[in-house]
Amino acid sequence: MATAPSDSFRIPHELWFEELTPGYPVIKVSNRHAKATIALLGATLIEYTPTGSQPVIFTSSEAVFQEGKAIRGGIPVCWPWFGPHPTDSSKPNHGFARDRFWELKSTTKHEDYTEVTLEFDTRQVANELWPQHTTAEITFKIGQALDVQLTSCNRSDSSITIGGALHTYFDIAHISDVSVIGLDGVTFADKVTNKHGSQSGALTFTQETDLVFEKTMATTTIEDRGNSRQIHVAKNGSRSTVVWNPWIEKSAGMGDLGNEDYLGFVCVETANAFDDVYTLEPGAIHTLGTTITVNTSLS
Ligand code: TA6
Repeated sequence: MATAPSDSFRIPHELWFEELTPGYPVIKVSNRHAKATIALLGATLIEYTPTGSQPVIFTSSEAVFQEGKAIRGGIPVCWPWFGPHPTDSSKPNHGFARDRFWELKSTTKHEDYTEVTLEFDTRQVANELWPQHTTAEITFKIGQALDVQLTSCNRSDSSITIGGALHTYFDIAHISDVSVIGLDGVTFADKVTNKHGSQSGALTFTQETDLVFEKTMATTTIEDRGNSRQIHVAKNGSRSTVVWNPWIEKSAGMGDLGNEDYLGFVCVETANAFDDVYTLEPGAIHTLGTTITVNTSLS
């Protein structure tokens, strides 16, 4: 259970708090450019819709909103590692920050966007999980674009290695009518076949897809033809991009995803995956970020 943030963070007619279930607060944002919802659980943004546009972020109709359970959808924050723990398989997939409550630190009204900052402090987890005192601070700028910056800070006196991802679920009209561009010629690790390959041209979807693109800082673009739009995913502090769709069988095996939900989303994740990790000396920081913009002129 988490208590609702103090009223002092509210911004009249622009930012307020609600509870999805008792003890499960969310931050609601509505300004002239967009509306958004951020759960304190995992600092997971679960809704972003620019004014006059289709939703950009997908959240499963069967998502479970409960402490200790990551949200199926939105932008889960995989931290401080991506995927399986590199050396200890008893540790949770995608780290331990996405299923715990974060603390709201600040809210600010700007001319063209609303800014929200939350923090996660590793002192709330057991030493066995992560002994070095580390904090993660995430800042959302919600406007015509959605900007998300995740900054890790090593507050201990020994060096740490940080990985992770902004595991974004994008809402699309239909998976068979989508292409992802910007990865041509980039090598990838295929987590379905456990083989390596190199992308040729646009990426399209006809089966379970789970690819970790390596050594790429490129902006990717999702061509969402069914909605006549392009979603641009720019990034910083990231040399890996993950593209995922569970398709039919995997979806059927996931309790928090509807059987047909795979048709309506694609994950394009701004990552620090596999070798793309950062060793931080005491006091050092690393920022992983993405800026998402939509252009609706695709015809
Ligand atoms: O980012 C893609 C991926 O690593 C896939 O392998 C798949 O497992 C997905 O994340 C979801 O992971 P989750 O732990 O949320 O079920």
